[in-house]
Amino acid sequence: SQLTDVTLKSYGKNKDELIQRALMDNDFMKHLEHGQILTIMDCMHPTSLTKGCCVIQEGDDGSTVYVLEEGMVEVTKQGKKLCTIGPAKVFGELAILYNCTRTATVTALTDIKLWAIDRQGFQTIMMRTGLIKHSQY
Ligand code: PCG
Repeated sequence: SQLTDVTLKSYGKNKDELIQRALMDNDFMKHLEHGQILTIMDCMHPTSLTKGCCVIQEGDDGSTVYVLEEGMVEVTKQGKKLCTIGPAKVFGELAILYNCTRTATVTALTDIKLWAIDRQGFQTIMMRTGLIKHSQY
């Protein structure tokens, strides 16, 4: 349909710029090498959720890192609001980077569009960073 075409086109056009902006804004990922950023972009796939959906549940095992493309999400911990996140931001990286359970709940405040990368792809790329290599010594 026409709507699908428009959606796909907008993903394709904005994808690289949006994901790059989100990674550069994240304390853990802003030091990635250009090649790693390109690999993450390549591995990310689009997904969407409707308003009110739980994207991440505190305490769950985490397996996905997200970049928000469109809409707003709310971050809560033990029922207390921590913050809201808007487009071009990374979230869901902590459980994967620290190999722990999800540290907070993330809920869609609006319909949202996301880019997602799974744990295995993400860890493979991050393992090549000096950040993680150094922390192992
Ligand atoms: P993760 O994997 O623990 O899942 C919940 C995510 O919420 C977390 O990663 C962060 O990416 C994101 N987040 C955004 N703001 C905060 C915050 O203030 N505290 C915590 N714990 N997580 C936050």
